[in-house]
Amino acid sequence: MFNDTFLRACRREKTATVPVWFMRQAGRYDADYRAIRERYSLVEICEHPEVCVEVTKMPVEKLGVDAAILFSDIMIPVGAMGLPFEIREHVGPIIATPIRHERDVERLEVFDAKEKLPHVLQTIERLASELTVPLIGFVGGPFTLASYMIEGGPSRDYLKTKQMMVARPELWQKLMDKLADMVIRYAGEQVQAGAQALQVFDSWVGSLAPSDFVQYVKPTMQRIFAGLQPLGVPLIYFGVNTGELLGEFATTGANVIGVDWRVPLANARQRVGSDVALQGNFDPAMLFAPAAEMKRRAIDILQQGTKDPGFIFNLGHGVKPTTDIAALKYLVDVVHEFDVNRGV
Ligand code: 1CP
Repeated sequence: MFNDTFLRACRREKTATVPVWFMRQAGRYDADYRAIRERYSLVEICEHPEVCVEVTKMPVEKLGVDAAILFSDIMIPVGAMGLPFEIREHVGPIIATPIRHERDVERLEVFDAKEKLPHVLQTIERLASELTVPLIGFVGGPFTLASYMIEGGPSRDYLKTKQMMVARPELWQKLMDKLADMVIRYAGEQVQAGAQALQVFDSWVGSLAPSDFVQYVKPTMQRIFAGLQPLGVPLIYFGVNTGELLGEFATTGANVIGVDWRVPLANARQRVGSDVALQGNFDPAMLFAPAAEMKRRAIDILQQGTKDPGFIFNLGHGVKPTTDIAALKYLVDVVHEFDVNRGV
């Protein structure tokens, strides 16, 4: 039996139970994942469909979540565009030759995944035929991808990124356009291969003032979601620290808006209106709280989230590597036991 609760909630249809999945649900907190990582790097996992399928399925089998998310990274397509990166342990993506000049942007290739990332499409095809829950494909948002490409790695203040944005707006737009073309094409290929929903991870776009988001990023997001809409799958837009941007997020064309724990869901709903579904927003740090406290907080989120149709339970950001897998399982059970009709 195929469990389509997640897809129905994305479309703001009524569901008997609230669907739940977790950002970064495949990863370090799990001993089996760590054992696989002893033998393969993150990129190597992505290059081996049989391993990548196994890693993607793990959280579905172990936690009972209602959706799988392709095991990959937002940087994989950046490599395929011709900008090499490495994932450094305990740091994140590092780019030795960051984007500085117009020629660096011109050189980036809007690639064909069948040619450059065939293993990703093979992984998706296998997952689509084997999974009993929907598969979420994903891409990075252009701002977040640009931040790694310009800074050369993780950043606290995005100084070089914001500097390019305001000092060289034409070059910035050229980069946004290139990344948007890539995102539309690559996400489309993921759906063709069998992905049933798409999430755009724009993790760091919340570092922008709303007026800068509107001027320098939003038009690109509108173009992306308009380009993806014909695929007919739910489109999710997520970023961290985006409280002040939520109203703008709701008019990008995304169908589902991810919310972090800094904004109560009831407030988020006021900011986004009633045309989109919401996803979130359990604080990942609260997976370290006593069970009763976890439950109290989850019920509070569920009560706020289910006031309107279209709610998907998730964390406000990714699972922390030191999380106890038992806490994740417990949270899934609490969500599934919640009675939508009675609100308890
Ligand atoms: O092997 C490891 O454990 C290294 C850690 C790791 C993992 C597990 C990295 C390096 N990437 C991943 C996989 C990954 N990345 C997934 C897997 C699917 C899942 O189970 O959810 C996903 C969805 C991503 C997406 C991703 N990569 C984002 C967006 C989501 C988010 O967490 O904000 C970002 C910002 C990245 C960049 C990245 N890759 C890896 C790290 C540690 C980071 C973040 C670095 C930073 O803080 O800037």
